[in-house]
Order: sequence, then C-alpha cells, then structure tokens
Amino acid sequence: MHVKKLFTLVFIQKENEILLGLKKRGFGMNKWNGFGGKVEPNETIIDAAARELKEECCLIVKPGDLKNIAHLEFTFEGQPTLMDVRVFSTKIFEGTPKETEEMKPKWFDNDGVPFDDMWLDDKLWFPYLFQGKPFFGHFHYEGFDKILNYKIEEQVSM
Ligand code: 6U4
Ligand code: NA
Ligand code: NA
Repeated sequence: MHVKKLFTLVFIQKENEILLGLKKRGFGMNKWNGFGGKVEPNETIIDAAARELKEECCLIVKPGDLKNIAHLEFTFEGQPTLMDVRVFSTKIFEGTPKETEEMKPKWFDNDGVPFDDMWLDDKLWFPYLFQGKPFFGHFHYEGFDKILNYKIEEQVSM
C-alpha cells in the first residue's frame, strides 16, 4: 500500500522559452524545476498551483488559465510514499519573476533546458510538455539519482 501525497508543478512558458526555478532548500534542492508544492487540505489542486507559483516566484496567474498537461507519479524503492504530482502550464501571467527564499527563477530557451541539473525524469517527459501532448507518467526511483523503471502514456485529454 502506498501513501499518496498530492503536489502541484507549474511551468510558465513563452513562445520559445520556459521559466524554471533553482530550488534553494528542501526536497529537490539545487535542481531546476517548475514551481509547486503540497496541496493543503481544503484547497483545490488548481488553487494550490496558483498559490505555490506566487509564493515561490511572485507571478500571478488566474487558476482558470492553468492548463492541466500531465499527471506524474513517483515511487521510491522500499518506501511507502507515492508522490502524485499534477502538472500545469500557461503562457498567461502577470508580473516579473522574483527570487524568493525557496526558488531562484530564470528563463531558459526551450532548446537550452539544463537537464543535467534537474530531476532525471524531466528529460524523459519534457518533449511531451513542449509538444503540448497531455500525458501520464510513473517513475520508480532507487534513491534520488536512479530510475529503476518507468512508463509514459500519452493521454487524449487530462
Ligand atoms: P515546503 O518546503 O514544505 O514548503 P512545498 O513547497 O509544499 O514544500 P515541495 O517543494 O517539497 O513542497 O514540493 C516538491 C515539488 O517538486 C513539487 O512541485 C513536485 C516537484 N517534484 C517532486 N519530484 C519530482 C520529480 N521527480 N520530477 C519533477 N518534479 C518533481 O520534475
Ligand atoms: Na515547493
Ligand atoms: Na512552497
């Protein structure tokens, strides 16, 4: 039996650029990623996604502008936790990204994403993100630096 924990992950995009943040503390420290975190009790997933984005890089999005593009699951060999991550993207936002205590934001060209300094799974599924294809992915890790097995399934819609 797995204990599911729900997380959000938001990618802000321009025509040929994507906003990533360098995580400064906690889980995934020193990795570039989208913005997100735990969904709190009594909060919808999409509200959590907008809240975490604002907390972590000061950008404002209307929850309704966030497009759910993926559902990711992460399990870890020998551990009961299943991380259930709901991924969103949008090109519609207000404000300028600002560094916070949790994240240092930076725009990257779509062909210059720093995969060597990201979660190992990201390079496997970013192509779906860039092609706008909704997908489900499951990744089973051993520790944090090795994927034992995975599957990625394109979805008709999310
Ligand atoms: P605290 O420090 O309690 O405020 P919180 O911001 O709620 O934490 P956090 O930052 O630990 O949560 O959430 C983890 C973030 O990392 C979520 O956005 C999901 C994302 N994430 C976790 N594993 C990932 C992986 N293997 N690949 C990936 N994103 C991952 O691309
Ligand atoms: Na976070
Ligand atoms: Na957070």
